[in-house]
Amino acid sequence: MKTTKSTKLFERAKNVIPGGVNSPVRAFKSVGLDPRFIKKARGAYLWDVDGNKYIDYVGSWGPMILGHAYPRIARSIHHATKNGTSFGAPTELEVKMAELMTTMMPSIEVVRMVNSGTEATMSAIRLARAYTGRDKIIKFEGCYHGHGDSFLIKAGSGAMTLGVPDSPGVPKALASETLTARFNDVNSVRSLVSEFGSQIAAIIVEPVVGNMGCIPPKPGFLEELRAICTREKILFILDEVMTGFRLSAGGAQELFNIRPDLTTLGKIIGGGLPVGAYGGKREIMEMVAPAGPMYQAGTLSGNPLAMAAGYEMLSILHKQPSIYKKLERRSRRLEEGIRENIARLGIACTLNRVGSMFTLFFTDRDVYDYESATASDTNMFSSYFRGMLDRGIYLPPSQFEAAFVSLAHSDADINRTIKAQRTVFESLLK
Ligand code: HOZ
Repeated sequence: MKTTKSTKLFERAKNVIPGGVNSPVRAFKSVGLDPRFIKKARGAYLWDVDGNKYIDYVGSWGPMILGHAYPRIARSIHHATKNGTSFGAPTELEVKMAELMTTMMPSIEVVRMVNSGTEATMSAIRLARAYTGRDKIIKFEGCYHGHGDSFLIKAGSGAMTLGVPDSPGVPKALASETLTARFNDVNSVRSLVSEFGSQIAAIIVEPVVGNMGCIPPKPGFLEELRAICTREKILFILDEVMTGFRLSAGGAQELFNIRPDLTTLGKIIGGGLPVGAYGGKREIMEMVAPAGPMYQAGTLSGNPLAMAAGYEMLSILHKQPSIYKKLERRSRRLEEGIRENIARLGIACTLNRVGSMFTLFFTDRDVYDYESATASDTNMFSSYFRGMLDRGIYLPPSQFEAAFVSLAHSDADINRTIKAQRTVFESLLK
């Protein structure tokens, strides 16, 4: 596969952009390659600047549920640009978007739009602190809630991939307000609550973790967290940046029948444009300025292009629930094929899948938390990743990221992926 143009662009980029990229995980560092610079995307495919075509399982890290450049979404963005791109003033579309979101995710009674998942989680934590008058939060090892100071403690995603789960630059005083528990281990939460209960403002969790690879919650885990929060007057925050409107029209909270106090959302609700949101119970959200005293603002929040794209995508998902059945069917077919390959070739792997999110971990142990995820053989993953990329299959370039299936992946794409995987597995065994 020729990659000369990507390599040249990366050289230029490294001179003027930190590490040559604008978000660390896309640098391909942990898989020992230079990144492919992407020229265009359509449906399930990406094309790089050298003209190589890939079946894409990154999907811009989640939002491409319908596939890239989905015509109705592209048209709505195009149409919106004709009327101006930003006003710094309210629009009808923001109201329609908020109404649709509150309909689809009923735990959200009131919602504030922001520009990214990071902004959403930072704001939600400030709100939880303002509402409860407490300072500490509990997060889970390996969960990632964006790059806000309070969250870069045992963080997943790019931080975990690069081996810097605790970033320098986070003030010690602030870091000490973040307590970390083990995902899927309710006792680790109970012991923090028994020690710090009355100081804890919020428990924040990815209901299905995407940021240390895909890890589902064990039965009862989310319910237990909900019960602890209710009992201790701690706010329960579900970070649905990856799962919201992907795992079902009402997100993971609908799938697992959990009602959080606050929900954070990100890229998905912008249909690929930069958007985030936090929302929840009216009584809590009324603390947010200008309704209440907790300050949070943004000139581009709710901007017309992002709202046009997001509203179009959510409307499609809302009106066509069969989309989730189709996504499940395709994802299940992929899972079956991968399992056949694992069984046939005896590779030590564990596949986790929830709906259209999945990760193949290179370990034969169950993967249910940070420790079991980090038991994976990352060298093996790197070889696997490189083999798949060579065969035109674009996976997340990290063992600790979830892959995504979209509606645009055809049966032929899935079959090609399974076949490519078989040959890569065979080469790994040599
Ligand atoms: N897991 C990250 C998003 N939740 C990957 C994207 C990035 O950091 O660039």
